[in-house]
Amino acid sequence: MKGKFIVFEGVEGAGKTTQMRRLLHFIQQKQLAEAGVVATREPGGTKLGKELRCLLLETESVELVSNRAELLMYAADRAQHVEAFLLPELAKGSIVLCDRFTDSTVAYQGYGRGLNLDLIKQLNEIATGGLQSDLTLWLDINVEEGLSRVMARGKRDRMEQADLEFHRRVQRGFADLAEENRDRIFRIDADRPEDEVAEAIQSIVISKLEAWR
Ligand code: Z5A
Repeated sequence: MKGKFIVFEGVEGAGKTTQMRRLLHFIQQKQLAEAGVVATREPGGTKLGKELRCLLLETESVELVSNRAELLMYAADRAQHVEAFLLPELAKGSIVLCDRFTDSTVAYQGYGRGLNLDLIKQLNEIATGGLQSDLTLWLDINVEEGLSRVMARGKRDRMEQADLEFHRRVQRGFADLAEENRDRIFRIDADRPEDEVAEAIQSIVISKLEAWR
């Protein structure tokens, strides 16, 4: 595998989508990726994933999705994404930017929903076949601030409607993961103006790209 895999993580409203778009543009503009740069997301990075995304996030599902069913649906989305999109892109040498990956499952289904963390680790391993990010940018923001950004945007999905305590547990999950994976996960203070966050991300990515050469 020749490419590099960069993941954005964090609670709702942290600015992942905004910053991923900005980094994509920055890498293209500065011609930092010889074999190209692409952006994708979970859930929903493949055709099957888009179907699963609707089922997972729409507020009016056919019936209440159980916690274990939800876990398996995220795993199915990921398995397809790895096989059909991520591995082929990385094999081509692309820099792949991804909005959420395995750490979201640990934080949301593990810390948030309270499902067994060892089981989630095993399931992540099955879904990814061992693929890990080369760099994860954890956009750390106060939960209330993130949710207020999302609320200002309008309609909220099924996850965003969960109670505040749920989102605080998710936040704790990301904090623990960052502590346990210091070599892979970089914390970015996301409670700052968009330009400042973008500059912090660009400087980490530039130094990583140099180190990977
Ligand atoms: N999920 C899961 O449970 N398990 C899993 O394994 C995976 C996912 C992979 C995906 O939904 C959901 O799936 C997610 C977790 C769950 N839960 N929810 N909901 P999503 O992809 O639709 O949602 P998200 O990933 O949380 O994205 P988001 O809510 O859109 O947040 P964001 O991407 O971090 O933020 P944004 O869209 O870039 O910005 C939000 C707003 O803030 C927007 O109006 C921006 O203009 C504004 N913004 C951005 N940056 C700033 C700054 N710096 N200052 C002020 N305002 C800003």
